[in-house]
Amino acid sequence: MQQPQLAALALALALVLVLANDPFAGVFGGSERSPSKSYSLLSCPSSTAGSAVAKLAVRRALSQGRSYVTRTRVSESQSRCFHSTVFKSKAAPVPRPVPLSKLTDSFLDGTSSVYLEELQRAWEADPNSVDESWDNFFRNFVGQAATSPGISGQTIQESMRLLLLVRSYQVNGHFKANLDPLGLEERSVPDDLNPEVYGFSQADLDREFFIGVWKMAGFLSENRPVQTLRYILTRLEQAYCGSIGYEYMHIPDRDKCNWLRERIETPTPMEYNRERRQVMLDRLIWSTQFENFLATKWTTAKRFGLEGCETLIPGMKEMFDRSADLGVESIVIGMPHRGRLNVLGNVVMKPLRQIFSEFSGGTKPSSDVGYTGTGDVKYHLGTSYDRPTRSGKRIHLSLVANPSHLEAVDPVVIGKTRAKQYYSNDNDRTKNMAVLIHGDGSFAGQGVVFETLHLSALPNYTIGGTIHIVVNNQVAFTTDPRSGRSSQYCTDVAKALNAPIFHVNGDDLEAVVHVCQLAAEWRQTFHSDVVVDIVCYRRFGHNEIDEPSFTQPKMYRASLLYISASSLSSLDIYKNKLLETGAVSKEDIDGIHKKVITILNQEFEASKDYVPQRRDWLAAYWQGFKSPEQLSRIRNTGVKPEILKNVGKAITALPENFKPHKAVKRIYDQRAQMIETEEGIDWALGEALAFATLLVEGNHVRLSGQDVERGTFSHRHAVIHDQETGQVYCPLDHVMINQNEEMFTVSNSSLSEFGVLGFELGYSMENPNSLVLWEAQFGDFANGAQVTFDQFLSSGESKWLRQTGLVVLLPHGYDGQGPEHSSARLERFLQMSDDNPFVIPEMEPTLRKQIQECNWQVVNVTTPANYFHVLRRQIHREFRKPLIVMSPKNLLRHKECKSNLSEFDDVQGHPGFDKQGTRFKRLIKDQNMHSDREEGIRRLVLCSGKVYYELDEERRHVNGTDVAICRVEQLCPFPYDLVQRELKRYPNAEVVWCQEEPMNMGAYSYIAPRLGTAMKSVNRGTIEDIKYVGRLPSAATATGFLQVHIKEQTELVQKALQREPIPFP
Ligand SMILES: Cc1ncc(C[n+]2csc(CCOP(=O)(O)OP(=O)(O)O)c2C)c(N)n1
Ligand SMILES: [Mg+2]
Repeated sequence: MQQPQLAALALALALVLVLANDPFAGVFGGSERSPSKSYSLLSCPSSTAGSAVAKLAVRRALSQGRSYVTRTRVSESQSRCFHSTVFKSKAAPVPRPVPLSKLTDSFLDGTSSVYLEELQRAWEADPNSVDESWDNFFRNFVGQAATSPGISGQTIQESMRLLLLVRSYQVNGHFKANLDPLGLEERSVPDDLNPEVYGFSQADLDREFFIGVWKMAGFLSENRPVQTLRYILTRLEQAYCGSIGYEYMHIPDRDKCNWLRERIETPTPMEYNRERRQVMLDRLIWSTQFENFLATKWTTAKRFGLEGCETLIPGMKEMFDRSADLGVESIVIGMPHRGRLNVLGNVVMKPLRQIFSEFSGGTKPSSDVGYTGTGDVKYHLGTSYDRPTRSGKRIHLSLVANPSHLEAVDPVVIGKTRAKQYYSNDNDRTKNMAVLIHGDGSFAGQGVVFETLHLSALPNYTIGGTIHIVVNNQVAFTTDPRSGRSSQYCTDVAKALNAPIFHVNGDDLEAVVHVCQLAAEWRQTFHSDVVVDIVCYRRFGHNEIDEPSFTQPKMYRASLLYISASSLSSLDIYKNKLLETGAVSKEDIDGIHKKVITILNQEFEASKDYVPQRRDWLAAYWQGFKSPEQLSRIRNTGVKPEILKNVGKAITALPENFKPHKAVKRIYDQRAQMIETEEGIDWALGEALAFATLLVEGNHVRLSGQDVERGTFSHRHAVIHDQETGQVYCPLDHVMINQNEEMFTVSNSSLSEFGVLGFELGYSMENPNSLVLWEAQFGDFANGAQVTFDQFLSSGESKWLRQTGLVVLLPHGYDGQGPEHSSARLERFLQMSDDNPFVIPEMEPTLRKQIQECNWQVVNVTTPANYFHVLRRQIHREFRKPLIVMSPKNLLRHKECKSNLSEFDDVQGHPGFDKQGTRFKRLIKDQNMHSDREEGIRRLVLCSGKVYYELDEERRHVNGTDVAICRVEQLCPFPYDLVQRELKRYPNAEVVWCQEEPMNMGAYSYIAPRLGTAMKSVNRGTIEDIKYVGRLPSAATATGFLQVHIKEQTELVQKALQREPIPFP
């Protein structure tokens, strides 16, 4: 066999490998900088060998096996004038027989040529004498080309190379696509798209080639196996190098790739009729005029205009219309500042007069409109609307309010969508969808994007696909992409999740509309994420009062030239196109312009008298819920004893044949015993009882976080694993007969705080009748989600008038585990609490609104029963408020930290029953049956959390009967009434605040002024009379030395009980 034939066989073999394993074929066309190369190799280890062989084959065949005297790139003008190539043949290497089992990359050097030659000879003599795969191979690459009619002189190599060329376009065509309206980006076209590299010259253009018919959708599947090279190239250029750059060959799924190829490689992808074009034009005019109108009416106001990406609006509308046609009924949208007003006005259809009114000074905080909170800037506000679609359906749109922190809203949107799916029984997740809009800078730069993408396929977090739209204006504030990201595209992060990415020139309206529609179809077909990257430009500065030329002179100048010199805004381009084709007349266009301007002006006039409606904040499920200014009666949370018993039995029983781990079985036996005896109920069972009783009352309960199913401290065991079969059983799924499996959800999450907390927050906001909890592995990890605490949880209600009852469980407590596992940074949550330290609010039980008026609740609870009540209280009230729980570690198994079932019930006279009934105890008074006035008590120690048990033990140890110890279970809002009561009970006691945290941490700084205020109010001194017992100020939260910890802990506990008075502080 001659050397060229060998090379051809090498190529052919490579192709066989590639085509046999379609998804990994991406490596073939991969240029050095093509990221798809590494993705493909990484994504399936089993394919690595084959892919590597294939890659090497191509490289060697193209560069070693032959060399080209000239190799010129295809110019960006897409000209097809090829330079001629001269082929220099090399001497054939000496063939050396290599057994089949030894075939490695090296055989492609020619070392296995004898083997291949013999194989071919054998096949020619008798096709059955070779393996079926080789038979197929020779049939395709030798047989057909030789036997097809109309082909003259096509060599095997040419067949192979042609296929590689096609493949290269599929993989790398997007690099050559015309994406940037201003042409600012300098992109080199990969060699792989140069036909010369494959040995073709201009002389070959009109030759007909046989390219076979492959088990592959699109171009290669057409029943036209013989085509001229010119035709093939033209089609490839049209499909892959026009205004859309498709990235999809990284997807390791043949069906998905075929589905896309079918749509991409069709000769007529974008055929719109006159009516559709007029609709698109109308929408683009609205989008463009809206920004112009705002610019002329409010010349110096910040609005983060969409100029340069006006096609976003018609694109989104098309996406929504198509989604509605495909069954979507509701879309939750998350988006940043850029173009938000335009989306609000033109997509979500928020009344324009309201937008204009807010622009002129915002919604005024007035008594007419009820509770307004502290408000937020106009480009952060959310809204929702039922919007008719083009085909006459209706679709519910909700734009989620978001903070300035870019991308922080992403997981919130996803969580909210998931909750909508739960509540609408949207089991296949086709009725509720999420759309996230991103900036190019933030999509590439913010880690929460990746954290959110990574939730996309997790069973308890998936929403059946999110559509991402990137408004890629090629700049982030003043930063160019080359300083802003290391990846080729700002969207590369999405490749890790195998999402297809459609890059599109933002000035080609029909292309934008096309990919938006395609994205909607993808989402509804494959129920997974997809990205539309609208490559556009920023016409002006970052905002309207910014000077763009300081930092982006080229873009600004180019856009000025582009628009003013040739009148080419995206609207002008489209108008010209339609006029040329006769789809609309000039009069039609003028008519639309006039209509839009008239409406904008009318709305502007109406905005002057616009009176905001009373709160628009209560979505469907929130009817009847109270704002902070409407009193919500405080309710009891105890449960009838028989219900407690029944659910208690249900959640402690395991199926007959189930074989749990021995230790878990013991735990469940003990739990059953606790229910039986009604004594010794521990933390985990207290929690399970809260969940179970809420479930039987018809509420949805969802707990998520890292390792929450078992529990970080191996205490929860909410999901049990059969040790033989590996099957799982979740007792809380069986509280009721035929209980919906999702009604109680406990789920281990991905190892993300920012993403998962955001998700649960969004989830909790949909329906108030759900107890949604996020648990941190250790409390300190919560700081990975700090943005969500700062920007959403602590301030969301006040800024955006949206309530949430999310519960956050943060393991906290000093057990000698070192600086990173001791503190949940209680002080930070307390510092963000907005209750006034110097004003005691109304505390009378029937009038008390203290919690309603506060931004959140922070508790450090010390008994299982109180934990049960604080969880139930979240639901048994007519408002929702976030709850931050410093949750325990060593109390989970502490022998004293137990409750009797009677503390959970609602029976008068039982230990849990207070004056008002059974409910959460904000403060637990001293357990020593003290009377209303105890003059002999010399010290009142106030504390919170597990240190109580250590203080109590020390008191027993030193027989400190003249010391009273009270637990402040609810730190925020501060229980003034109960603290006053205790201060009065012990009129002569020295007041001590005891904590185990360092002085600059824990609750001290929060407690001191409030306790001082309470003391002042009952004439028990001032803040200066509060004695401090705790660790000294410290930079680290705790010591890393166990011995030091024990010494510190012992000393502080002893000090709190010492006989001598404690010096100030
Ligand atoms: C987390 C975060 N960091 C910084 C900022 C400040 N900031 C506001 S807009 C912006 C640029 C965003 O660029 P890009 O995502 O490309 O959106 P564009 O403004 O270009 O539409 C920056 C850095 C922010 N809002 N959020
Ligand atoms: Mg940008």
